[in-house]
Amino acid sequence: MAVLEKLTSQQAIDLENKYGAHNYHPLPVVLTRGEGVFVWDVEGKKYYDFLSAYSAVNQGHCHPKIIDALKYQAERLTLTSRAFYNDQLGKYEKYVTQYFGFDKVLPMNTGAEAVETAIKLARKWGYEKKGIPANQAKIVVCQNNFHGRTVTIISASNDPVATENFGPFTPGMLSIPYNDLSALEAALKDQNVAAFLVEPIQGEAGVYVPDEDYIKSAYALCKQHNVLFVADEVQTGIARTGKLLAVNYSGIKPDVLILGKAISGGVLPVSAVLADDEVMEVIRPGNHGSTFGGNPLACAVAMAALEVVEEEGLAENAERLGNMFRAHMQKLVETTDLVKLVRGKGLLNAIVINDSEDSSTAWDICLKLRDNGLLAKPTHGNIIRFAPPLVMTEEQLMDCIAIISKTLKAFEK
Ligand code: IF1
Repeated sequence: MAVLEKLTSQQAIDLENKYGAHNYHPLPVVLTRGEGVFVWDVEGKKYYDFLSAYSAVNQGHCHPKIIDALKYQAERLTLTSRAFYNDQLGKYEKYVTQYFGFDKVLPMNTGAEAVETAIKLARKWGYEKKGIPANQAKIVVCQNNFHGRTVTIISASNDPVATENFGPFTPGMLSIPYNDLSALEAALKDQNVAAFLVEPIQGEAGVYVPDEDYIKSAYALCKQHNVLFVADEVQTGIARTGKLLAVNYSGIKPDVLILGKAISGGVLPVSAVLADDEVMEVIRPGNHGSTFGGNPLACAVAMAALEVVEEEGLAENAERLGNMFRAHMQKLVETTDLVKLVRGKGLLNAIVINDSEDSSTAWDICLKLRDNGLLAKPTHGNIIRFAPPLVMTEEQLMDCIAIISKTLKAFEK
């Protein structure tokens, strides 16, 4: 079996370089195994994973309960398409809707697909329920958002790297500054706005946490103007920020909830769009779908992954460890010149390095962290995101804080 052929790190990197499109610039480390909060490279070196595949592996790598569900279902039935019923989808739909408190779910695979689905759903609701004239629907989005990579989604992006030379773009996106309620209020005055699409914390922007009342007030404004509040919790959802959903901090229930990543514990691409009947009923047979969306393997895995979140109290753990983590990072902010600030919620955090965005300092720090046994990735040049699996123990976290402190202090000189 080709999968059994052993490679050195350099061989693996060379293969990707030669045969793969160059759409990434990975940190040079080649991983072959993961368990809980740890990953191992092909030479056998062990690391703390402080990225969790961008918050997909919240339940830890290869969680035994999730892998058992995967194995069990993989040997019975993996895919039927939606041309036929299968015996896992309905069970999963009941489970996931009750779990998050919605009437209905539309299952997809990747986060981007779920965002696309939410945009289609919001537009159709806009025409059929709100009475927006044909082809005039608008979606309000925020500057510096990240919602995925499809053409429609990047039409809502203002990141030149993500958009340049990929036009023409999908019309109907109205971009306003994030964390700006008056800009939102002004935008919502347009009767053709169907939805406000927002991340409760902006991930790619560098774990940018809005003001305390932003989400709650934004929701209230949407209600006033008969606009759907659509929360993209692909990255912030599933206990990552210390609550099951980041919107739980604001005590609101979005009209449309978008989930991905950790809904499968990072085992398979599983995403979901949740909404109540009044919204979801505009979708009828043939309007939307996917060969793999709602496949029995994904359903079995997702049910197990969501059970783990509850059984192991991952939201509570993320909240507790997150507070400890930021308190320790705050000490570094106060005692070194290198770290400008720390921000985040739960175990979704970032530090901002006191250097320009085009400097290589954050990248160099991540290389040193790697050498010291901890994997993290810089974003926007001078920001380092810290997002370990939520199954981390306090003892492990203290170990990681020691590695990070030691590494940063060595950089000062
Ligand atoms: C990559 C960032 C994280 C997301 C939100 C939808 C999606 C994502 C809020 C799409 C995906 C990813 C994709 C990943 C990098 C990553 C990311 F740095 F770009 F912002 F997580 F921090 N909504 N986020 O964050 O989900 O289609 O990828 O399943 O390599 O592009 P997807």
